[in-house]
Amino acid sequence: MSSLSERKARLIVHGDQPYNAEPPLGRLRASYRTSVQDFYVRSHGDLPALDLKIWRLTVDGGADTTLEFSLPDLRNRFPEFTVTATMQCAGNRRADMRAVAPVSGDPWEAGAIGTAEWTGVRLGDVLREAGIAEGMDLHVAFESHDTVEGHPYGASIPLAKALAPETLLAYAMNGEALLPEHGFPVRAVVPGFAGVRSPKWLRRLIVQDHPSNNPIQAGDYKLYPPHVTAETADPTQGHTIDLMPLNAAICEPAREAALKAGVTQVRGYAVAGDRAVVCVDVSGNGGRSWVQADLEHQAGSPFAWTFWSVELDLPPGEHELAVRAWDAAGQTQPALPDDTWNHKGYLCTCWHRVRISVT
Ligand SMILES: Nc1nc2c(c(=O)[nH]1)N[C@H]1C(S)=C(S)[C@@H](COP(=O)(O)O)O[C@H]1N2
Ligand SMILES: [Mo]
Repeated sequence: MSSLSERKARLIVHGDQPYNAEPPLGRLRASYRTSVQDFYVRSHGDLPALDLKIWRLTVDGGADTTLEFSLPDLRNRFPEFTVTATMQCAGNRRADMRAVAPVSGDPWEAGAIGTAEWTGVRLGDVLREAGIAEGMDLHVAFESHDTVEGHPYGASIPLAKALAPETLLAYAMNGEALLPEHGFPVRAVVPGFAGVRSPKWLRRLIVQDHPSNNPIQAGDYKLYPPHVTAETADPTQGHTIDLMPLNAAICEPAREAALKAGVTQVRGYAVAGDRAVVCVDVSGNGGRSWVQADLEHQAGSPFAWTFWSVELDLPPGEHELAVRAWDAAGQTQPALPDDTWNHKGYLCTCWHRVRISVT
């Protein structure tokens, strides 16, 4: 198997400490299931190196029992499930929002996303074994082994999503044990939700009557209107980013590509959280006219992206390609990053535009 430094060398690295990196978009489009070494890495702190022999997951269902599981315990006591799902950072495509006005955070292109076959046990099965507290508006709070500004990483999801059949405690990605940077030995996978709600390197989880108080949950990953600044932001007023919105990106050709006149293959992905992508429009002229792309729907993967492709016959000159998708509710994407700009640069879903030149 490759080493972490070999895998780093394949990616576009935004930062080393914490380690954040994304693949070039052409490579992302190469296979429906993203190879683990081309899968983006988003980390807020250190990459913990955990020893399977001593690793345990503590589970507190909130009903007075606390259970502890080793990895073999989880595998032996619960049925195994595999879910093909897309993981995406709420900051995916932040670079486009940053072009409007400054935003905080790494300037991700459209590669802070990937799709894997996640294998593990259902979080709901584990919680039921531990006994789930009775009550309304409950949340499952996770705590991890990495340290972010003096606190362990932590986040939470509503209990209803934790009990949904697609939500896993995963120990494998594309059939192999999780790599260290993707959460070895066990992470949550919460399909359709922003990546932040899928904690890696799990240590503990607890059912409680309020969202996690961890700064990652209570302070970060909130969506604000455009007039709110870093100075005026009140996290209790921000919208907690859980379910991800409709988005699409052109993976090929690359930005600034120089092409020969004639038929050009334009290819990319579209993704819609827990909805289906029903249509993808591609423009060769910045959105003045559109053609419909062919969709490569995958059966049985409602939480995974849809690959699309189209052939455009482009004359010599400078062109702006653009893509926009439509979801099962008939919604489409805003034309410009200005429309949804926010100071944290989250949920950039405007038409993805790629300038190319043709000779
Ligand atoms: N423990 C822990 N879990 C984490 C994070 C982290 O920094 N620490 N980052 C989250 C964020 S913001 C994202 S987008 C995904 C990224 O998962 P990946 O690195 O496997 O692609 O992990 C999430 N889980
Ligand atoms: Mo993220």
